[in-house]
Amino acid sequence: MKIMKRPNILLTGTPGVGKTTLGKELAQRTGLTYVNVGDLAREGQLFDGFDEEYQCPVLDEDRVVDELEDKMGGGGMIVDYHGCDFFPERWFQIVFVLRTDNTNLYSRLEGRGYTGKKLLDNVQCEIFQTIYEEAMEAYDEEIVHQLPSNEPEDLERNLEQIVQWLEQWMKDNN
Ligand code: DAT
Repeated sequence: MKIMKRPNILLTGTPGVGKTTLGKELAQRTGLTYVNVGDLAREGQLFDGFDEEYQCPVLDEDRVVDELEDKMGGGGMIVDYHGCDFFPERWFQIVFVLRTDNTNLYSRLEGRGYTGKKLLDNVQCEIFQTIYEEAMEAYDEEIVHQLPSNEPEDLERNLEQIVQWLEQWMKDNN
């Protein structure tokens, strides 16, 4: 039996932009495997120290990479994380940076219980397009795409676009 080659997809962007929502639905529709790096780190305690300012554990990036390496080599993975510059560049065939308007993001993060500095810093991260710039630095600019993620119609459009890209990739690479 011939094994079909499948690409790895990175979903990144500021917390609250909708990576998890998109990633899980995309996995359902395509059969690809969704990985939430935050959850993976919590489950495996892949942390290295504690950030006093944000009152949260610090991700052990090397151990996260080690943990995922074998799976990524097999392809067909959807990786969700609010950072992207510590993954090996060769892992991903395409990178999507989700983008949300400030007011929308503010209410989503407030709804998640974020307050004060944490809330403002995350909204500012989106305003300064920090993650988009990080992605453009870390990957070939041609594989980095921004996706608007403000309303349910955006989610549907993004899903359709990614599914279409995936089908084309499968044709071109198998
Ligand atoms: P992330 O994984 O990037 O932190 P999420 O998927 O948990 O984000 O979504 C944050 C909140 O925003 C959640 O309540 C669902 C909502 N949301 C996600 N995508 C959306 C969209 N396209 N339109 C409206 N709300 C959306």
